Amino acid sequence: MRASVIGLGYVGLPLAIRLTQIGINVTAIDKNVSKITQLKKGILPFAQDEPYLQTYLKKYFMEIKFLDLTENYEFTDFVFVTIDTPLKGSIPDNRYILNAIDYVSNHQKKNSIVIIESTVAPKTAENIIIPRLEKNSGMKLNKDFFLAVAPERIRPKHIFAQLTTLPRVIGVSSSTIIPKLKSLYEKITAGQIDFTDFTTAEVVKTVENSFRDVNIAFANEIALACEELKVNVWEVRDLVNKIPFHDMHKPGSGVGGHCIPKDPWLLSSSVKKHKLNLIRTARTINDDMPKHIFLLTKRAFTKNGINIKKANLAILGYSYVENSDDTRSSPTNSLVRILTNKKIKFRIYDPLVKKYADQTPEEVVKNSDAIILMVAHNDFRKLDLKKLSKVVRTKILIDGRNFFDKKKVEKLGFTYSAVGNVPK
Ligand code: SAJ
Repeated sequence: MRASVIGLGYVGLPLAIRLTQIGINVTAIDKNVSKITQLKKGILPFAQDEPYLQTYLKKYFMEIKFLDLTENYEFTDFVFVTIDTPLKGSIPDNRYILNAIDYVSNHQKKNSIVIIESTVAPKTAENIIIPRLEKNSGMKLNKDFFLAVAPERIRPKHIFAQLTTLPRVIGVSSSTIIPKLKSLYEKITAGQIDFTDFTTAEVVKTVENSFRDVNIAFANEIALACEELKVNVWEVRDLVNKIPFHDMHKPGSGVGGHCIPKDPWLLSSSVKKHKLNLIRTARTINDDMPKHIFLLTKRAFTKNGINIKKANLAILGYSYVENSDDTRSSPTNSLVRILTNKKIKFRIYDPLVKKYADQTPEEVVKNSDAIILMVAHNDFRKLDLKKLSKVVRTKILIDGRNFFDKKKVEKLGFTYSAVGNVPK
């Protein structure tokens, strides 16, 4: 069996490797010529810290035909589209996926199955992808070619673990392709394979991430309530979650990443009549958390008589999630924008993000008036707070991820303030 994979990012490259692993003959395509040049030599152009990715690339790159868009080839039985689907504001920016679809339709082979693994807004397949494929190729859906929507389910730092175990939902244009897709995906993942129509598959993917975003927003809203009521949201959360089937998520300094901040907007952009108020409000609540971190910092400065205009801030963590170097839509970036607009001085330390790993924690916090923890990297467990307390100018610690032990921090003389757990 032969497969093409178009778009070699966090989803496409691991998929090309996985397909090769299960014995499929793979042509892997990307528009970025330098990326293709590196891949042809077995060099990993991104996500060097992704478990297994470098090892597997080294093992399989010779078996994969890496091509850039200028190189010609015949399309194959399966054509996977794994192209990034960003937003323009809060609406889908389909430019990239449409370029890929135009590309597919110019090389389409009879009876091929085009599989959209990119996360797209509901109705994209029906209203945009299929008409475009039919018009450009002159082929007819379910006569000359077939379509499936199988949204990827991967998380950076767990890509191969999830790719080979998570259940998959596959929307199909015709039930005639179910046996072929079932036998293929059963080799890709040990997880359950469920078949449905392609719009349902688009809805499932955007709903699963909207579900997570709304749950995180709920936790963040309760944290703000707990600050006003002067109780510790983490104690509240622990006690609430003791009730069976209760899973209050973790409040924090914001919601970043490649999918959670985006997918609710993809869903809401497709629902015109009924405004998805809860989902849209949840996005605003989560996007406002970096602003809340700034508010907690300002309050601590007022309490300690510090003029924020003259203050130095030390920020711990720049990636969007703990123990990762991935900085896409990082909440720290939103905080940095606020500080920059207000001309407030700050330094960042993140041992996992090259750009912010060259100074030591002591150098970054020296003479600072507040340490702000934005990301709960395990590496921060090694910080010697006692030593840091000796080099700061003002002992203020703002904890965005309930990372530090309040009592221990206060014993070192810090004013401690956390999301959902502020001084009485
Ligand atoms: N976050 C919170 N509170 C929480 C959970 C997360 O503030 O309780 C924040 C994180 O700090 C991060 C953002 O939300 O900034 C996203 O975190 P995440 O754990 O959801 O990580 P992602 O973005 O890698 O989410 C992916 C998603 N998987 C796919 O899209 C296939 C998500 O649906 C999964 O639930 C998540 O991985 C996972 O845990 O596997």
